[in-house]
Amino acid sequence: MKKSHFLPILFFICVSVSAQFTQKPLPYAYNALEPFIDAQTMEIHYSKHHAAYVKNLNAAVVGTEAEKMSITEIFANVSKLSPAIRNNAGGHFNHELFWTILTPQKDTKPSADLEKAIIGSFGSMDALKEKMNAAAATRFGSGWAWLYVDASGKLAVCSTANQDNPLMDTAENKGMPIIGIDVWEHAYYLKYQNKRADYLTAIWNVINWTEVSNYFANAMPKKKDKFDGWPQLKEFHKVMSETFHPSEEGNLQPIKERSGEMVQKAETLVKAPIPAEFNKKEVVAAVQQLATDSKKLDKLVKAKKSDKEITEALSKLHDVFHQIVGLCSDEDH
Ligand code: MN3
Repeated sequence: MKKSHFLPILFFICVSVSAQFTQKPLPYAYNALEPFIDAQTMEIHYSKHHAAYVKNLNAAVVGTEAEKMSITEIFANVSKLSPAIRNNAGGHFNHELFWTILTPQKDTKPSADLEKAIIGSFGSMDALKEKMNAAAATRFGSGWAWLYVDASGKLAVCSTANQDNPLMDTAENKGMPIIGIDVWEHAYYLKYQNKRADYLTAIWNVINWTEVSNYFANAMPKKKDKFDGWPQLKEFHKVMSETFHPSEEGNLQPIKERSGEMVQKAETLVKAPIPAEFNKKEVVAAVQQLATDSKKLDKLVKAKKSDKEITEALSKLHDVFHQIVGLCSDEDH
């Protein structure tokens, strides 16, 4: 093979097909959402409208600072980017979300957490639908209605114009969208013509509550663990809890297998810097006690002492661990 000819061709092919943004396959057939959304609308919507946003987005980012950005980075900086990038990035992302929150499956349900949040924010499922439909019906011209999770973890409803969405730095209502309803005429006109309200009533029959529940779980702000800055303590705690709790049930097998590992975790903990907010001499002393007691426990295990002695030593070690947690909590005001 003449490599000198082959390689430049290969390089050309790779460069020309490596578009930054691509359309995922539609997760069902074009006719799957009949009779609520007709096949022809789905086909044109997916293969023409959405495809055009992707094509135009890939063209619009070339040679701009957006070329290296993810779609969420584009939204976070959209006020500084061109209208072509804003419209087509929104058009791509919004449709990608839209396809996945619809399903031909009839029996999907919100998770317990999502249902609780919907009732907490809107009163009932029906009240949510009414609020979404009102937002969608009153959006003048083209746009989207959104159910989104705001920064505090609360559910809210809003609408945006054009292809904007709540992730954009320009958005009046900011958050992570978990349902987006397309109210551009291209989403409903062939079947519903000017009757947007009928389309909005129908679409609730094909909402994929399983997927919306997943989006909801992922959008919720993650609870911060106060010991995130002290991973060595968390590592020790993991072994402690996986050995101590079985011992409470009379099962000493885990501690007999892992007493050496517990010593290692304790020694790592002693050597690690204690986060400033917990760094008090009582905490330092208790951490050293933990290392000493871990070694004693390991010796008892290795010497095959009685279950009673091992249980007592493990229980004492567990108390010392909770003494550390308690001392750290005392520092909270
Ligand atoms: Mn559309």
